[in-house]
Amino acid sequence: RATYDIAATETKWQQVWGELDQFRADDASPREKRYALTMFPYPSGDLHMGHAEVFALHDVVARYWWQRGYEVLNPMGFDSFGLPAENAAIRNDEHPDTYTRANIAKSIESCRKYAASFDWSRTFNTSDPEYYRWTQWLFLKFYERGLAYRKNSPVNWCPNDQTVLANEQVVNGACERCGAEVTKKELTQWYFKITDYAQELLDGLDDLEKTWPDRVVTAQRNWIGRSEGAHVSFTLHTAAGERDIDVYTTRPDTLYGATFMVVAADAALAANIVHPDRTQALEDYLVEVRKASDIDRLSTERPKTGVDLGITATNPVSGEEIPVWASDYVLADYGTGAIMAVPAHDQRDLDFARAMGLPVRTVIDVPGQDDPSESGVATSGDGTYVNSGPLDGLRDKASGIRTIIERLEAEGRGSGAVNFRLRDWLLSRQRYWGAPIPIIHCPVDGEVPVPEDQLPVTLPVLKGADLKPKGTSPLGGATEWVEVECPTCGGPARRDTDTMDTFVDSSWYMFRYCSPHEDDRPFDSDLVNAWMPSQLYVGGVEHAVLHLLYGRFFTKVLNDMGLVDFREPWSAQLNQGFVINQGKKMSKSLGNGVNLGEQLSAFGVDAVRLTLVFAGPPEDDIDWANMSPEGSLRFLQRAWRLSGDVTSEPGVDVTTGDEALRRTTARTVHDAAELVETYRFNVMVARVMELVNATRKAIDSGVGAADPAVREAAEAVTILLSLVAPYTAEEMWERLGHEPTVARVGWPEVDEALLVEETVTAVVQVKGKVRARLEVSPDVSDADLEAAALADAGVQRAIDGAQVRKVIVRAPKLVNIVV
Ligand code: ANZ
Repeated sequence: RATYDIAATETKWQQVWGELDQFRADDASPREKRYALTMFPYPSGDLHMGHAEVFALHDVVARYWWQRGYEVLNPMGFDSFGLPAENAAIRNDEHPDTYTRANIAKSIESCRKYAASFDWSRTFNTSDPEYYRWTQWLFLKFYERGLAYRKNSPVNWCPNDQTVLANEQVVNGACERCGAEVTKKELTQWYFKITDYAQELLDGLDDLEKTWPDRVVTAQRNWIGRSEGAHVSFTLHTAAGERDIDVYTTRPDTLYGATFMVVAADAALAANIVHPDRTQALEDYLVEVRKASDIDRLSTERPKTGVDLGITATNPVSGEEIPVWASDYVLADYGTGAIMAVPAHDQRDLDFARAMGLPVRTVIDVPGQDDPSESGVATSGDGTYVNSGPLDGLRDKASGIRTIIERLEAEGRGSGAVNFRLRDWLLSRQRYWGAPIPIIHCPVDGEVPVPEDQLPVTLPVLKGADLKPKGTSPLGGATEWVEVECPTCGGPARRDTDTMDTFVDSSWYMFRYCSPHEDDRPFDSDLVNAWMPSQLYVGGVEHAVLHLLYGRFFTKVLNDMGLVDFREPWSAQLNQGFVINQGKKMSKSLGNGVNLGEQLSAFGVDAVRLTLVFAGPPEDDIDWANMSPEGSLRFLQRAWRLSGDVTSEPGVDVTTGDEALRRTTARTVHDAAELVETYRFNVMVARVMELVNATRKAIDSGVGAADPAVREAAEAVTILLSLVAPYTAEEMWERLGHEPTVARVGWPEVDEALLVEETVTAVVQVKGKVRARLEVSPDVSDADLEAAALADAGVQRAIDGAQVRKVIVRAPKLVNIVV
């Protein structure tokens, strides 16, 4: 059997494509624009199986859009700043700049070979000064708007990477990058005020829910974590006198059950109110607290610990005096950092009360649930209020909450309040390989922004050995770079030595692609508005709350600045699954890694792409051990042979071709469009396989290779395959007698008439007897079927001039005529 030579075919078409440059997006094109975006890689090595999967899936849509006649923007760049690249460079004893550039060159080469339809004229790296100049400019704009600020607070610290981390980068108490257990440290750091947009970031999800994966939407909702409740003011009796403090509670209706108060042990408040006799106890306790992560602290599993602060507080509704404790299960930066503890109805409070011997008072009597002080289980659910003053006897939680809030408001002791779990975004890092924060610290003028015309603040070149993480930024050692004149007073001042989190770089890259060569602004707003929001964003679900939340936040700020005219950057999104091997994530320690390069040389680019696309729904993981790239290659060769068997000429009149095959072709092309648009790429491939089989059968049976329907089918196969297997498709197209290339020829035309299903048989009865059988379309209307039945000669004979009393029609199957 004839087969094509994979290597020769790949070399040949790479050259042709290189000359044609056919995927360059034209800003001025009159066609409708589409923006296909895929998450750009960290260049910490060459492409791997994971990239191969994403790019294969993403390319199906990008190439489909070209075939449908859109002008497609499908850019690719590199997220080259940041920890992954820096750590890899340090391991390899190279400078991150040289190291990332080498990887980027390799990756671009691999992408080209992989036939990903990227527009390389728009590529950039986030570590290019021409790019990070604008990252710094945006930082300054945020600063001007009060959206970038510095504060001192306990922050997440990765002891391995020796840098702070954003909350979003702490996954189950561990560093998102290296897995080391994260600890807390008190530091002054830069933050973006993402919390100003909390409500809007939440509201936007209602719309995105229709086109974004559920798991991403849910993750963002939970991360933003809106809750409704009240602020309640308690009066503290401290050694220094009385003072009021607020607690945040979602259950103000349980206020009569508050038997003690707890403040976050590590909040400034605790140290301020502690009775002098208890100061030492608090300090000792704090040493322990600093070792725990937030996840541990909030865990209901963990034994409760704390210190009695030696003071009391007065409950604003009952007047009762209750003790005040400090504990680590209350977080310093959530709500007000202080809570009213209702042990009967909150499990953590109950655990604490039982550990410390504090009282428990039931205020909601829930039928069928035991007394919490005995069972150790806090009761929840609907019940009747007891021991609750004005609420006693009431059963409705909503009105209980309302009643208490009204009373608090009337007495000036509190008010309804909304709270978010979302914290401000900690963006400064004590690492070298990132965009320097463009601020100068002056002993006279304080924080002074670097004047815009002095941007970029370029990274000084430091040697590899100097970059090892040591807890403070390596830039601190670059004396000549650090010591500058204050832009305001001209006196001696110092540059900020921290760099920005990589996630800042990636929060605006999608805009830059729309006009990547601007050198007097970050991007051209008109072009951004013309291309965006992007209609597809393909990437990993691990970015559900990191990058995807930050990018949405940036877009809203840019909109507020008048730089873009939309508030959400990505209207549709697709998360691919992982490529795994033998049921497990690929890893060095398991030795189950699959080398992309080896797969490509063994089976060719197309067979690998086809395997990844055909494996299953794109969201599912792909276990490479269960895949058959050999099988994919066999199919591609079978499809390719079709193109050599067709004997009719290009442009032949297909309308005279075999109707059955023409119907199959029409149906396949029609369904393929819908399948691509709904991301069911694997089903689309299955349908192409069926069409190849049907065409082969037609050639081998009576229809024959010369039938125009065979050409029509083979051409449709070629165009559909061009979305998945570009090399094979080009080769086929050429063998079918066409000029290169197939990639932009356009979607096959479908004769709508061929899509109408064959007929079904309708039975017509007169006086209960079958008088006729009619061949009708399956979607015939009742009225048309009735008319057809009454017009039938046999039916007319059976009626024989009698008066028709009733016609019962059940289209498309039955007509019953009563005379
Ligand atoms: C009394 C109460 C009674 C509560 C009850 C709950 C159940 P969400 O929904 O996550 O917003 N809380 C408030 N501030 C806290 C902090 N800084 N650290 C730890 N816990 C804190 O949670 C709000 C509830 O979590 C609040 O409502 C408070 O406990 C607690 F039957 O107040 B509640």
